[in-house]
Amino acid sequence: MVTTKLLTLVMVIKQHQILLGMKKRGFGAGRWNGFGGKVQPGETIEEGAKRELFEESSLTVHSLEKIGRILFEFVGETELMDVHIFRTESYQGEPEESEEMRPQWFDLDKLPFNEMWPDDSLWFPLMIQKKMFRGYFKFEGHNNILDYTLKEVDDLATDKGS
Ligand code: 8OG
Repeated sequence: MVTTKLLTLVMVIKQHQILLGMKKRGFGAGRWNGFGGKVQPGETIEEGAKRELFEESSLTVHSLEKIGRILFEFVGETELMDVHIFRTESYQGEPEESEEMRPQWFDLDKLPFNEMWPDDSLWFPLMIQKKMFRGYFKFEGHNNILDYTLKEVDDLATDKGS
C-alpha cells in the first residue's frame, strides 16, 4: 500500500541572500537545505513549518507564503513524500545552530547546488522569483532523478494535487 508523508520546507530570504542549514543528521545529512520536517498530528501544515523553522534555526515568523509543493517518490519505497514549501522575507531572531542544522547565509547567485538535493537547482530559480510551482520527482537512491515534472501554477490553495 502506498502511503504519503506530509513534510514542510521553509526558505528564509533577506535581500540578496537565503538562509540554508547544513543538515547534520538523518535524511538528507550532508546537504544544505531550508528548514522543515514532518507535520505532526493536530497541527496545520503552516504550524508545522513554523515549529520546525524555530526548532532548527531559532527563527520565528508571523506569516509564511506558500510557494510550492513537490511530491517525491523513491524507487523501492512505498511512502511518498509530500513536501509543502514556504518562503518568507520577514522573521524575528538570529539564526542559531541546532542539533539538526548549521545555518549559513548564501548569496542567491552563489548557491551550493553541488551540496544540495539534485532537484533543487530546477525549482530554486522559481522559488527565488516568487513563482508558485508544483513538482514530482522520482528518485533512485538519493542522487539520481529518473523522472520528473515541474510546472508553474497560479494558485496552490485550489490545486488539488492532480
Ligand atoms: O524531518 P526530516 O528532516 O527528515 O525532513 C526532511 C526535510 O527535507 C523536509 O524539510 C523536506 C526536505 N526535503 C525532502 N526532499 C527534498 C529535496 O529533494 N529537496 C529539498 N530541498 N528538500 C527536500 O524530503
